[in-house]
Amino acid sequence: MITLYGFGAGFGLPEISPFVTKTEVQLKMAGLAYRKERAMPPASPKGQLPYIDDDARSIADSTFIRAHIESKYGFDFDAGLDRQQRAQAWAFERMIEHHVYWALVGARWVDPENFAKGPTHFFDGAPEHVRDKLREDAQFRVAENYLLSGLGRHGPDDDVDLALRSLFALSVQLGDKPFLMGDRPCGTDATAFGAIAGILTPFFESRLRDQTEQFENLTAYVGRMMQQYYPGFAWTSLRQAA
Ligand SMILES: N[C@@H](CCC(=O)N[C@@H](CS)C(=O)NCC(=O)O)C(=O)O
Repeated sequence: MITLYGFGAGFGLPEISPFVTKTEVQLKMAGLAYRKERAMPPASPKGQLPYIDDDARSIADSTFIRAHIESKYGFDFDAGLDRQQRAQAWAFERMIEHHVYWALVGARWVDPENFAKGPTHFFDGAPEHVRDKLREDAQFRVAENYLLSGLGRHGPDDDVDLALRSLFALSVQLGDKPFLMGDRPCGTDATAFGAIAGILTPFFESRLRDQTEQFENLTAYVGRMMQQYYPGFAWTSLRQAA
């Protein structure tokens, strides 16, 4: 059986990481049995989560895991899409992973209040004499990556404004369809769901979240995906629930 390594539930989400969520939803889409274990990024062959073990083979990175599922199990996540639609779905995925995702990182890790509420607790189990240093180092590393992503070079409002352009594009693409590319979910829906749910979780306060809540079709979409793939999970993205 496949083992999926992720962070686990937290921050008001069934899985803390958008990338692990993507892979978990894709495993569910493919109807593959898996068990899930908690891990931290250094345990992964590529230093990031998710990774999976499948028949004694480790595969890291959500996109390579998807490729592995497609080739080993013959499941086509984009069945029903023509070549042009597949290309569009790929382009939207890149936009989410390389642009929208970083705005989420900024809101979660760089904003001091959200950091203190969330990511700081990753280190609660560390020995007391190194705990604060580990927290500081991790936040510094993530802030540096945020800068290198390009988005983090802009002011605290400009970065969000740029990300909102991408979220607007997703909202327009979704329109009044149930899923991004039509009536059935495709591989990129797993990616979009992971990132947008991560922004909308009521656990963190941010302007990014406030503004994303204005895209009503995206909030309804996340609710729909949550219901379909995590039916037992008590989700509401509404502010009143915070
Ligand atoms: N390209 C990777 C990105 C995965 C990723 O960024 N994972 C984050 C958690 S959301 C991580 O493990 N970060 C730790 C680090 O970069 O040190 C994928 O698609 O799996």
